[in-house]
Amino acid sequence: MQVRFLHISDTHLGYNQYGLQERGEDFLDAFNECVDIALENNVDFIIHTGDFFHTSRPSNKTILDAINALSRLKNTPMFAISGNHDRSSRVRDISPLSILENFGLKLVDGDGSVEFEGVLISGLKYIFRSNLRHISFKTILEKIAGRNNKNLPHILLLHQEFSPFFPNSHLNIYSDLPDGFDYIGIGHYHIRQEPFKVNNSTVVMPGSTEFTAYNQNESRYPKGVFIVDVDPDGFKPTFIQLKSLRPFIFEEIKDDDLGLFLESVKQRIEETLENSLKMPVLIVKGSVKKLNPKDILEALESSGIKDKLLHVRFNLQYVEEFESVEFEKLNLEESTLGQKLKQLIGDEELYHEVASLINVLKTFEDKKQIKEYLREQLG
Ligand SMILES: [Mn+2]
Repeated sequence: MQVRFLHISDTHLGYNQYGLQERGEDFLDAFNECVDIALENNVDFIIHTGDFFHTSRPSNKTILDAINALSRLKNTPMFAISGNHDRSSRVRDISPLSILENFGLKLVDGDGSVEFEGVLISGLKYIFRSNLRHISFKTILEKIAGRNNKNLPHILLLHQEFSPFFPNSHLNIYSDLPDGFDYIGIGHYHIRQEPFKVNNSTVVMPGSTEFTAYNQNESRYPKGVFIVDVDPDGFKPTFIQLKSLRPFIFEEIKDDDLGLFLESVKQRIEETLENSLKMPVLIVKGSVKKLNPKDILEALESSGIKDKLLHVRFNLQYVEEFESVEFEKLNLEESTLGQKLKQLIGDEELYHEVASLINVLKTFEDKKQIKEYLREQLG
């Protein structure tokens, strides 16, 4: 037996990051590059571990873009599960991924598993913590493992928070995955990991295909996908880096070195031109007293640099004015804010639900997306 497949995750199609259409196109370009890689490597099928779309209400254009990209795959099916971003809101509607089932995508997060090319493919859609109150996650997975009555190589698709990747999660990557699977693909965590073993399964976390919350930590890990070869010896994943991504430039600024800052940005833009045709996004960070975004933008404009950038994003901390908290790093459960919230809510269980909701909300970048998400979850 000799099977080859492509594993991708968290493509977030339709995410116009920073409110920019161009960023939406970037996410589509990354997805199309994944399709190219699938075709070039002659894979038998593709697996997608969740957050195919950025929301459960993708625009008509986004749906059409997805159909056009999938149609390039011809007879290569894509097996997918719904993530926290694109799962159905049970009562109100079905998952947007169901629309794509006539175009080569197969949802495998329901009650059945699919046998294809001699392997068994199973999946589970994203489950909110509150829905795991009366049943253990491991028990659910053990039931799925039991579907394998022909003893085929078994692939499981998941989209879930696991510690240590999400430190506050109650699920642990080592103790909450049961025996009985050969390959476990996991989405949701956007930073790619080296494949590792849990029990006898090869665990692969490809991360997202584009930068959703761009920070310096995430920038150290190139975005990409895994080509996986399956033979009698097991599953062998190989990482392939994506090339179509828009460059991001991080530049630190201090109150008295605006000139130096401009010079350095200019040079960094030159460097990106060697590898990419896309105009970079500039992220300006630093602790300042006087400088404000308006002054910096004006300086970038008058030196002709701004025209060479798609977007400028500020991540400035104003020293002395007020003490600023970096929200990304805030560990709610251990902070005084978390303690206050716990007192206020009174009920431990409900507090954990609110805390995990806040953790999900941290992954969004603008108020509109948060509102949309809340309306769907609570409405
Ligand atoms: Mn995601």
